Amino acid sequence: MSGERVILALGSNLGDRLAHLQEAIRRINDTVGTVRGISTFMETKAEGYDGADYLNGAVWVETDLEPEELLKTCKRIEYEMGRTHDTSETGQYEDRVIDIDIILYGDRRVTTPRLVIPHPRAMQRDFVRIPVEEILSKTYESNN
Ligand code: PH2
Ligand code: MG
Ligand code: MG
Repeated sequence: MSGERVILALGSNLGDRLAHLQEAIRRINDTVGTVRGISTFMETKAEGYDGADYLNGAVWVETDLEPEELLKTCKRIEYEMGRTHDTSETGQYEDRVIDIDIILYGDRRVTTPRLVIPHPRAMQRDFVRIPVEEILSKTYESNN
């Protein structure tokens, strides 16, 4: 493996959620790097606000993008797929066609004004932890 192993969490709770996750993965494979693993998708209740139910999952991607460039690329996919608001702008959760969050970037710790990796609260949320653990167990198997 030449690139870094990145784990992204995906979520959608508007429209055809499954199609949105699949479209996001296709775009990630085109622009971020080769998608090496995809978790099972799980249906979850909106956490932290009164929103529609989500379909959540996670992917393992091999990327040559540096973290800031990776963030920009993920945001671009979100907006190209019709995402209208960013939580960091409004300070409030809203239903969304697609959310792509960077959970892990190799073994690196990154702290910039726009980006904290590993994602600080992610693994406390079942809708992130369960798919990510599934991916990590597969990553481990493929290395041994
Ligand atoms: N994302 C949020 C807020 N709440 N709830 C679920 N079930 N799944 C999510 O992906 C999610 C959420 C903010 O990103
Ligand atoms: Mg999120
Ligand atoms: Mg997000």
